Amino acid sequence: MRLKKEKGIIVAFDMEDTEFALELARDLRGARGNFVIKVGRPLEMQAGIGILAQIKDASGLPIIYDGKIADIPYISQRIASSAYDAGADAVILHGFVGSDVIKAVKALGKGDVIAVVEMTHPGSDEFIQPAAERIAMMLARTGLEGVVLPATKPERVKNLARIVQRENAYIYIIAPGIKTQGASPGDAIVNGADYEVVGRAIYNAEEPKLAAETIYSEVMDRLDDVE
Ligand code: O7M
Repeated sequence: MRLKKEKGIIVAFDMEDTEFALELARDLRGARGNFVIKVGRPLEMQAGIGILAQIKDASGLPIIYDGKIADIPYISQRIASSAYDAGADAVILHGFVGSDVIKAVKALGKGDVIAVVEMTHPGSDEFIQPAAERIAMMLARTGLEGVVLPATKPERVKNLARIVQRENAYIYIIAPGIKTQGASPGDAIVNGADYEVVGRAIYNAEEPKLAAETIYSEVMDRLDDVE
């Protein structure tokens, strides 16, 4: 299942409780909105890579494996290949590792490739941010499907999205940092992102499905305001 370039919410599954993860996956099947699920290392380390197929079956949604892969081409390819074989529709790599890594994973031809341009946390300003424009341009030229930009820095989303889209208008942009890390729902989407990534504000909420639906409609309202 390819991810479409459209507006939606990517729910970050970073919880460590497998049963709860599957329960939320089932809940999201009927949720109002456009949702994708991103499985992170904390869950994978507890449940094993087989959790990808279980979540996919339970939710019926596209699944991203967020391994934040950052290794040499040979190893990155093997990690990504295992994730695709286990049911991932897309895998996430770091962009700073260079074009050979991205191209090696792309060459597998097993699913979408997404790479991180710049991150949401303050430490990202130390080394990644000064190189982000060049990383964005390099990534957009590799033929990958998606990039990650920081919703916590809306001006950066705007500038970097422009660079990426100028090279390749089909690349989708996903942006984490909503609520718990300080960005408001819609901050990234009104600046050119396609999906906003939300983790704790959904899986730690009293009613996670309702939280997901509410954040989705808040984002859509912001979009209506600018259109
Ligand atoms: O909403 P949160 O803060 O609980 O979770 C945010 C999710 O987004 C979590 O899964 C992080 O790993 C991820 N993320 C960031 O928070 N910042 C980044 O710069 C990049 C990511 C990410 O998704 O990279 C692919």
